[in-house]
Amino acid sequence: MTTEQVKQVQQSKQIKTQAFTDQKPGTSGLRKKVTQFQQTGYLENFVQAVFNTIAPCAGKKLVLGGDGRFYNREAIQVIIRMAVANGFTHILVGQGGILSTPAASCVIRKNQACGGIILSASHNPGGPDEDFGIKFNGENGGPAPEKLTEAIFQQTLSMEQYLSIDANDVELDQLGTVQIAECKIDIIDPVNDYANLMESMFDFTAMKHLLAQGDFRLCFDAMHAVNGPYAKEILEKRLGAPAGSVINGVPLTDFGGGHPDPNLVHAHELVALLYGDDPFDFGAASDGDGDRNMVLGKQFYINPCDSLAILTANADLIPAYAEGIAGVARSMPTSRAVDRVAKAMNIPCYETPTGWKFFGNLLDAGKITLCGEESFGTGSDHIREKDGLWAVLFWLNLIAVKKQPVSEIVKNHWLQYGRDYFTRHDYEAVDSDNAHEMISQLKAKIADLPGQVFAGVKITSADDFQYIDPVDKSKTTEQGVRLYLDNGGRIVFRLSGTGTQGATLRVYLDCYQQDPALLAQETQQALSELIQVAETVAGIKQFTGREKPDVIT
Ligand code: VG1
Ligand code: CO
Repeated sequence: MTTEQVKQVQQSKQIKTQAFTDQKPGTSGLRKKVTQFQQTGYLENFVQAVFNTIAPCAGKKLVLGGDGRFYNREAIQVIIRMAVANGFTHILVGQGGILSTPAASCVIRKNQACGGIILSASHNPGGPDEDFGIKFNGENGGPAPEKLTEAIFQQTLSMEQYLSIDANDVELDQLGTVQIAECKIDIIDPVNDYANLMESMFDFTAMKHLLAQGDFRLCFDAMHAVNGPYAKEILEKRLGAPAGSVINGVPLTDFGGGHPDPNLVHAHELVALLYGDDPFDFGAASDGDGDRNMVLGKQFYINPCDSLAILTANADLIPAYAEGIAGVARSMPTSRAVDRVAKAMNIPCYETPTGWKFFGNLLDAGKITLCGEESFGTGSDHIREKDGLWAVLFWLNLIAVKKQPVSEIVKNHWLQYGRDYFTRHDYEAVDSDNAHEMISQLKAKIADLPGQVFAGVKITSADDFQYIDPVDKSKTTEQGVRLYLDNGGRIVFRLSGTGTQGATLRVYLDCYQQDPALLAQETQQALSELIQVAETVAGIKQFTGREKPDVIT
């Protein structure tokens, strides 16, 4: 490490600013178009609101990094100067301004920082005309809970000034330490701590053996997002997968023009390798900030809801969980596949609102060990964020130990527990007023829906999901309209809290099937009745003006 001392003696400056009214964090931080973030004071106001909320900052340690998207580097420099001016005395910055979301969570915990700022709009596209985002994670390494994000929002509404300091840009690409005024800034290796944590949890020897045999071919699509360097270090370097196993491994500010969203639509390059003429045995992808995962077997797709259930059922095969797991949790729209496993294992299963922040208290209190969301998010108590590569390693470890292909593991699981067919239909960037009107009309109908029959299926109950946190008793309301059906099905309607344009309507459909003869249906086919019910009850086409969903996962 080179150590460079740059003494800046200037005092903090108070800079006048005008409050913005649209800085309310959504499901995962504040996400807006880059052009909005580039407005004078926009980024600064939000950062100052964070610092005011967690004040006093004097003498504290902060972690800082992002997914490398357009505007990441500029924002890092602004935040460093503001953090120094606000009194932080130690800042850990990922080299090049890079830290994946799970790595940031890992670094916050390992270094006992008071929290971290992560710059990312996750799976949203990047580039000058695309999206940027910022979120604050607390000392447990997890996303700020609702109480904190609400306090931050309140701060933004009355923001009149922020603190900064005159200082040169920090050299982000060189590992080492820089001093600005009273603050020590460490440029750290963004990969190392995280890779070590993974190595401590999984059976790397068994996985190395699996990969060394030569008849198991693997491909990881980093989608030109943050996980490229992490995947290369772990899969290629430490586990010995052949060079080139990681594709699109160089992080680019615009993710190569694609959507860094690991699903069958956006990860098409990977899908071609797994479904092509000479298919690979294992494929995986992660998103912009590295916290999501998609796992594929040879010509086989694993639904994230099933993935959570299968990881839970097999957790004892993984060194980190060999002693057993305390409990599990899933976001409400996630299918109930994991509930069945938890019941069989006699461990608690919690149902939380959408967004990782709702798992934090359960993890901190030791009530759960594993948790997940249908949106390609899976994780555990090793950090406080969902973790894309962790999920991939969990699967690889299972395959190495069970010595079965992915498809067999999943099919055996269905035979044992039954199958929860699941799909999500997204209607993106639709007219916001219409989308809200659709949801409010649905809410108005809730009381009358039970007992009514649509497309031959009867609605048995309906509600607007609300959650009372079992640990701090905080209440969160209006988290999605749910319909339960007498054929074992369920439909959920909610509006996205991560979009940056108009509204995005998400319709989640799932249905349980136990008949061994009916476990291999095509998902949309298996859920066709429910799809019809959803349309009839909600009038999706009329409100969105769309004939079909934009994305089906
Ligand atoms: C979406 C997903 C949600 C996830 C969130 C953040 O939120 O549905 O499950 O936690 O994205 O993930 P929404 O409000 O748009 O449905 V990430 O990887 O974008 O930070
Ligand atoms: Co993400």
